[in-house]
Amino acid sequence: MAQTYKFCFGPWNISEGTDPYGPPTRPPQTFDWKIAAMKKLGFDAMMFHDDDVVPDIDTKSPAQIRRESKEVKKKLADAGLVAEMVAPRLWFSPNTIDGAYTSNDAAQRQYAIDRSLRCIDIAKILGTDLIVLWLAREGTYLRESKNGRRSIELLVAAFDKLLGADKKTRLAIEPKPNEPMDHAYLPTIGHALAVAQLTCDAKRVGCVIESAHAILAGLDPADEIDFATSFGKLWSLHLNDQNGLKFDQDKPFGSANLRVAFNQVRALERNQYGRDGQFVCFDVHPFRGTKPEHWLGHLENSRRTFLRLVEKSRTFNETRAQALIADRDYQALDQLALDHLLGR
Ligand code: GLO
Ligand code: MG
Repeated sequence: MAQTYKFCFGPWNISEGTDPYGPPTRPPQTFDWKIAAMKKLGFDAMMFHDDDVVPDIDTKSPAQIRRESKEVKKKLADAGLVAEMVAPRLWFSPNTIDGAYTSNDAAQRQYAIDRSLRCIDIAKILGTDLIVLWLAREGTYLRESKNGRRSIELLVAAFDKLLGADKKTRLAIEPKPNEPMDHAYLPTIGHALAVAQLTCDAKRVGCVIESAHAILAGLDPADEIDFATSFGKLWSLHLNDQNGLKFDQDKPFGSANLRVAFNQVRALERNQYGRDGQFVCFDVHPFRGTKPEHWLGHLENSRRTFLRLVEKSRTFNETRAQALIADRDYQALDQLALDHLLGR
């Protein structure tokens, strides 16, 4: 039976165009507007930061956090949507300027753990066991500022606290090699899965692959997909695109390199990604110049490109490809792939 896919994005993917050099280019939209947009586009699930669910979370009591989470859960249910995951936004607070779990200040490390525990509470109310950890500030700008060995121990200790807090919670690490930091402690899927082995319950620590992050690490996202799925640890996926070693671009899927996108889809197909309920999420942003009336194009187009590449993957001439591989005729194999993508 051919695999079918379920699609997902986050409220931040309907972004307003702010960049480090300029203000928003589109007006902000409400959460309700975003839910309506998701329904209109026919997506299946929404991913969340903790403070997408409970704005100004640090100022709110546990009872308030529970109440607001239940309201969001109801809005999702009314729209026929589910929550894919919740991620603690550990990079915005004044408490995490020097890192979150790996801050040099013990009080700030505790803040990061407490906030992550609240994130687990929110996820439980929203009905998902998946906590995504993009470890934005766990790294350094200068090598002398932190002890790398100690930082790994602190990460493991923090993960153990979260795993101990709820027996069903699964942690999915989203590696990224740089930005905002110069060097991140967990830059690749290999690092994420190796660290999982040091935790108290390795089987509940897996990963999320983001195409752009793999490219920024100089890796092919398709190889990262094959690697993670070999361990049964690919629990979510942020598909997008990236034009070389620049700032994190979060372009529409396939926009910069269609062949790299094709090979990611081939990897997902051969590994039957989604078989255990995982979603295909598009962590994409509109180009800054996008007008409000064209605002959802990047999401719609990413899914369209994805589905067309699924078709391309299923109609690729595997028999011919195998014959060329057996003959070591890689020139012809290269052209077979190109001609297939070009449409003949
Ligand atoms: C940034 C990340 C970010 C995360 C999101 C979920 O580079 O890709 O968008 O995926 O915050 O934690
Ligand atoms: Mg991402």
